[in-house]
Amino acid sequence: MSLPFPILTAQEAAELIQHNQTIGFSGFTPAGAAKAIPAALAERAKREHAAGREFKVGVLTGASTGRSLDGALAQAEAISFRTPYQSDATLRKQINTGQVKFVDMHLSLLPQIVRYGFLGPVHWAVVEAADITPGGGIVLSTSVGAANTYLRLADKILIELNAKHPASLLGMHDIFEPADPPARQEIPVYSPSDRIGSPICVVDPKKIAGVVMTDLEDETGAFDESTPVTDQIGQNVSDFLVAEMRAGRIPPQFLPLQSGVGNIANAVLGALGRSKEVPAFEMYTEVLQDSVVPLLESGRCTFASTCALTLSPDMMRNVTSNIGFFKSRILMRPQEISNHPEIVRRLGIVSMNTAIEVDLGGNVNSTHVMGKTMMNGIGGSGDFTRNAYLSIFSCPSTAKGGKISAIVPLASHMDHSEHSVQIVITEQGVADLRGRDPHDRAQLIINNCTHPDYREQLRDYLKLTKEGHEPLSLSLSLAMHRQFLRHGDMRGINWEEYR
Ligand code: 0RQ
Repeated sequence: MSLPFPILTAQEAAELIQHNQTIGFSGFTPAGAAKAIPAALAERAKREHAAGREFKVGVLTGASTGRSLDGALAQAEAISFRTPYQSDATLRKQINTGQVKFVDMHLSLLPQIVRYGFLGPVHWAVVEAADITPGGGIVLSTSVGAANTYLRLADKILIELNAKHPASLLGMHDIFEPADPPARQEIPVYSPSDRIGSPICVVDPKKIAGVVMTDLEDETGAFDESTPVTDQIGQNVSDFLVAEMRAGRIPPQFLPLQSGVGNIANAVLGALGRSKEVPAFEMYTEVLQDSVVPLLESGRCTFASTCALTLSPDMMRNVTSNIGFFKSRILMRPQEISNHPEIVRRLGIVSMNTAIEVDLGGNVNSTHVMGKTMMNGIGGSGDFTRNAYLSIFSCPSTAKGGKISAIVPLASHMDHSEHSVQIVITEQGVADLRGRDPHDRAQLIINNCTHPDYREQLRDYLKLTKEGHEPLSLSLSLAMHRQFLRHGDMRGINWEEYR
């Protein structure tokens, strides 16, 4: 089929983009991220810089991306502004030195914030597609993210038509964009498998400035091998959910699961899949990782609604070679819908996300090491945590070989407050905070979740903070962090030294 659009090289496409413009890229994790055009744009930026000219762009995506997008553009020092989430080492450094302005945003909110004009105009949508029709119908590839919104709002569009993703992905996406207030109505998703929109994005063909033909795999990284600690966390989550079911607080048919990204999330899903007592379950989540594919094949997971197929190339080939089977079991939605508070609350989702640190009140820091250094971002964890039926946070009880306790008197940055966080799980055990007052919460977290190396010193902190509704000392609450900065280890604190 011949297309009525200019067929460009990635370099030609990159030449169309100007300094200071804002680009909405496809990509939610490396899945479905534009690759050839951002890589060519990075090369262009290097050439402009070498010639003594400024060249930086604003980068909007769905979430994190891969090495050809965030990686290449950051290495070329071509990013001025970035939102809503990232996980690239070079970009992280530039964010933490202030070279790149980064706004850490709830993923469900991003599309409407762009629509409302809060981030200014979107000059370009640069979107990867599995197929395109002459009339401007676009079959997205392995994620939706915010691509549907960028395609609709951007002044001009560049498409990467990627031969690695078969046109038979048609039917895996469900594109729906809510109207803006005051015209917004309910989002009619009543179960994870409900289809409410269109399988394709339809754009004004006149906006398509060019199509670049590519043949590139998603740049999804491998997971670390599981460890006894991550396995134990997964087991603890699974045991907790089984106990909830036995107590009648989770119905026998179970509730849809959401799980974050990373090693711990992967281990948790693995443990749930292996559990003989957890019934076959559905997922209503934002990221579908490798561990879910065998669960879909075996019937342990009966349906997965997601925003992205964050799969290794081998696992993706497994899916595309049996596309009929998976099309009836997987649906990809825009992040505005996959993470929407209304649906999360309605479906009664069990949300499972990862903390960097948890404090004795149950507040969670998922983003900033020592309160200052951005790791990745809040991602979708807030969308789910605030609205889930059960909101679980898990993490190892220590980091950096035991020198850092993940349980601290006060979180050094706060992403999820005690009002939203219900259950904290480490390899040590489970603190069920539901219905507990702040002093009971603190006891539970110390007794059940803290590493033995830190239990006594946190108990000593509690003894110093008996008065008041919250067990808080303004002078001591960040002393364990200060101890780490002074001595490289949070252990062995002398509380008197910090009074
Ligand atoms: O550092 O990379 O130098 O080894 O953080 O930690 O234990 O490997 O766990 O890969 O699951 O990542 C919270 C970062 C955890 C991630 C976070 C250091 C630790 C290690 C990674 P190294 P692990 P994971 C989904 C929803 C955002 C919120 C969320 C994340 C590195 O899960 O970004 O869930 N979540 N969003 O050593 C210093 C501490 C630390 C610490 C961990 N207390 N102090 N370093 N680390 N705790 C996202 C989307 O919506 C797409």
